[in-house]
Amino acid sequence: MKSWTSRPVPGLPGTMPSIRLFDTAAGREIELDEGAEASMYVCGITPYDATHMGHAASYVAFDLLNRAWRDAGKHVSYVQNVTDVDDPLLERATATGVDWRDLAASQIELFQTDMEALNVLAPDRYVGAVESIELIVPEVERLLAMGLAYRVAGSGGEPDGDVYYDVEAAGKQSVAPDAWTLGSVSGLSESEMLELFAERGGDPGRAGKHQALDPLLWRVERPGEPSWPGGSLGAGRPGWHIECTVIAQRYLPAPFTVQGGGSDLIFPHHEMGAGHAHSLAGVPLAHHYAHAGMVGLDGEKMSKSKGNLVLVSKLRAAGEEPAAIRLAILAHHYRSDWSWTEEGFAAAKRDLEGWRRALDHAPHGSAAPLLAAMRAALAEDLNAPAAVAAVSRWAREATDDAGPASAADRALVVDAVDALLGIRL
Ligand code: 5CA
Ligand code: ZN
Repeated sequence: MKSWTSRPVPGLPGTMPSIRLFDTAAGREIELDEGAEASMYVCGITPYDATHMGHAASYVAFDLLNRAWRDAGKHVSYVQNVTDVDDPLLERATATGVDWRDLAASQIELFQTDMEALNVLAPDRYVGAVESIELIVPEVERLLAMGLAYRVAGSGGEPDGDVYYDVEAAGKQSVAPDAWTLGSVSGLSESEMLELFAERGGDPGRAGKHQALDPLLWRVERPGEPSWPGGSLGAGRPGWHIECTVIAQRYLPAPFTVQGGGSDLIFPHHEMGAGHAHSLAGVPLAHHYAHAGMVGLDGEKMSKSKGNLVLVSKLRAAGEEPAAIRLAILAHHYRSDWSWTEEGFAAAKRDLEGWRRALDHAPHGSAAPLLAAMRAALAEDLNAPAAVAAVSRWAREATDDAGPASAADRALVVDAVDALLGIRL
């Protein structure tokens, strides 16, 4: 599928120090030191709703990593998926009387326009679930052949043949020290897992499963639902976790460096994806798993059902500047849960204005120390608020100084803020 277009990233003198990142699976910050190549898979949208501030914040978070890596001189391979067929999308299409394909296409288009406006660098590959089905089918067949997946008999109106991943069998499959077992990524207890599994698209009560937590790999055709040829599986459509696993394995090295998403993807999505990948390849899916916090509105979780979505496209349509939206996001550390507020947005707009005014007084020799401070902040688990504070401090000092700008310092500040924070002054 076509991706969006990235704005060019200015080159900066010097380089980013070694980057530390909080790894959910390790439960601590790790040093990212994989040499000259870096690779990242960030879970994409399910396109049934316009991009809200929570989605936007998760892509801006991993955009910081992408930019930090590039500044460190690494070549970055970046893949993002789009879950362009799934239950919520089909349900929304039915509820609103729109063809699910049209709904997906319109929301993907809107998402890409939002990402471009927010200056999020485009992935090298933007891959749909639908276009990947022919890659997914043989992998599900392979899991069946390995005895790590099983078919469930129909009951209670469900047809025969849905395929599930056998978490227990998979966990026993390998004794390698880096082998996956349930909990490797999330570190959750079984009762915590059970609660989240039901909340986040799992079906713990499905009759005939070996274990409540076994996730769906292949859903055989139902009347009124779209389906695709499934070889020996029969016509149907893939489960959610196997989609991301197969797309990542197809287009990125095994293991790749970082898998990213919002913290609501830790379990079951990234947990199960890591299991599928280890079963299929014998090596972990990713070296590290990183997660962005959840964004709410005025202290409440942002969700369609509460009707409290703050949409990037709506703010843009109201004439708000995307750079100010991005700065309002960057004022929060990517791992923290935070709320979008009018006051926060107003503060970001004031900061942006202050930064721009200060450029007219950029003191001679002030840009290099600012660049160093921004790099140090971002290298420390992508501490954007500290980098933003450094720019604001610089702006205050420049404004107080009130002298004429040094052209070189002005240019370097503009480039540093653009390249590292993705904000064009
Ligand atoms: N298509 C799947 C991933 S494969 C999916 O979760 N799609 S999504 O549209 O629901 O979410 C897209 C990304 O936004 C995910 O990384 C998700 O964790 C993140 N996200 C969703 N809601 C929020 C929120 N309120 N705050 C922060 N991030 C969020
Ligand atoms: Zn995903």
